[in-house]
Amino acid sequence: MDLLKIYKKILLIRAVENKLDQLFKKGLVYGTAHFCIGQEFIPVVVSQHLRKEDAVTSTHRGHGHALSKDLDVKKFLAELLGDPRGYNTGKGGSQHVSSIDNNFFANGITGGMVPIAVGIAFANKYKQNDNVVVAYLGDGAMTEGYVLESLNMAAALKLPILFICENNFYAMSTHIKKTHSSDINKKAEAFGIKSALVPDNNYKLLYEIAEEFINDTRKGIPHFIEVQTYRHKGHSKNDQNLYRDKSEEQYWFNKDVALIIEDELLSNKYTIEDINLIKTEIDTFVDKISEELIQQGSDIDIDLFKHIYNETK
Ligand SMILES: Cc1ncc(C[n+]2csc(CCOP(=O)(O)OP(=O)(O)O)c2C)c(N)n1
Ligand SMILES: [Mg+2]
Repeated sequence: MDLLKIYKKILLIRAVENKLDQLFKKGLVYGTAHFCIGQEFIPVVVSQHLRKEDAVTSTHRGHGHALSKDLDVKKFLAELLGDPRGYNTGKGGSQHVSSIDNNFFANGITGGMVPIAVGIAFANKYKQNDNVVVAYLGDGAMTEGYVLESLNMAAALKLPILFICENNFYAMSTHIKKTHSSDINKKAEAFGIKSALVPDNNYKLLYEIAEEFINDTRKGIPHFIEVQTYRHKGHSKNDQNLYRDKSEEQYWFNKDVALIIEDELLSNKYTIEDINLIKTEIDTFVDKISEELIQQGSDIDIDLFKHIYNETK
């Protein structure tokens, strides 16, 4: 496992999200966004085992999924800013970034990409290639009827798809205790899908299981991984997390994968100066990109988006 590569990608995703947050605060971007800080290691680790031809379907919390699928950072940030130079001419925004070239697709409907992912997996099987589809979904999405139908269909048709449920314990402000009657990974097993649980942000276990499951998924056997994780920020931009217990938050902040990998690097051959240099380089890169986008401007009529802003703030 290339720890440094994983660490840098996590920092890049954080830097992009933090930049987006700053731009919201400056009033330079409208609408909303769902930050993945804290759980971004999941796609970063999983993508170590993926090829360009493999498809990834994402969610409303998809910045980490997209950048892990190697979307161009500037074109991606442009899309988040509603800029026509973005991946989807700025009309998709944070929740609807898709790139056919990268085999990356997203929408903001809870679990809404999962049936589409099953369709892509069916197409791959029909074309007799060995591409896999990774379909990300949240714990809340696992209660949606069309997600459960998708699991059934993937199992019945033996499709090359790996479902990854990012269980961050909350769907908006609702805890899973109120919405799930049984363990999430056990639900997948009920459909005959081999599944695994990765508790406590255990990125090393995720790396190993993802490698094994992706290899087997390529042979046309669907798989499912539940990763228990946590989002550091609120559900969406303006959520203050008032429904979360502070000791619970602290428990998970201590398990932050970026910090854990940083410690590992420091106890290996890297110095604090090396780490600080990496951080500065990534932050400077993202600063430069956003300044270029803002200075160059665009022909977007920002007033067109004001109603969305007012509806979602
Ligand atoms: C079909 C549908 N219902 C409701 C919503 C509003 N909504 C947006 S995100 C969200 C919660 C999703 O929770 P989860 O699947 O656990 O993902 P997380 O936000 O925790 O990453 C809801 C209910 C939606 N976008 N689509
Ligand atoms: Mg959730």
